Amino acid sequence: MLLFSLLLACEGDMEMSASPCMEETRASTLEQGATFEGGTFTLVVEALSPATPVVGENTWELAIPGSSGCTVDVVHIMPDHGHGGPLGGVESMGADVWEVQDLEFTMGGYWEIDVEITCDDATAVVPMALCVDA
Ligand SMILES: [Cu+2]
Repeated sequence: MLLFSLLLACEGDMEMSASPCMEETRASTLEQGATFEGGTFTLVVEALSPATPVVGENTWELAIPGSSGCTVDVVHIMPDHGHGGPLGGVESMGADVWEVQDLEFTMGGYWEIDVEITCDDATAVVPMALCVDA
């Protein structure tokens, strides 16, 4: 009976806390114009739809100078939970711009998004991290 009470108390605390993103220090702000670096690449966020990442599907335009002729893939995970989420695909829009389509965050919280750029046989990873408000 004591254990049961403790479990209930714990759940109550979680419900009462505000957005977990307010205390998340690993995430950076993801907004139009933000830049992220990895390998020899600097990625620029050109457009976000919706403008603030949400639980559900998100479509982003990323400019990656020097990525023409390469392929781009995106892998997004919640490291704290050990799961990822669905992705529609990544399409070249030409001129080093890539559209990440239907990137789905299945729940609110801390997410890591690796943008993998493969040119010839070499793959560079540009890591992005954000907290999605539930
Ligand atoms: Cu999760």
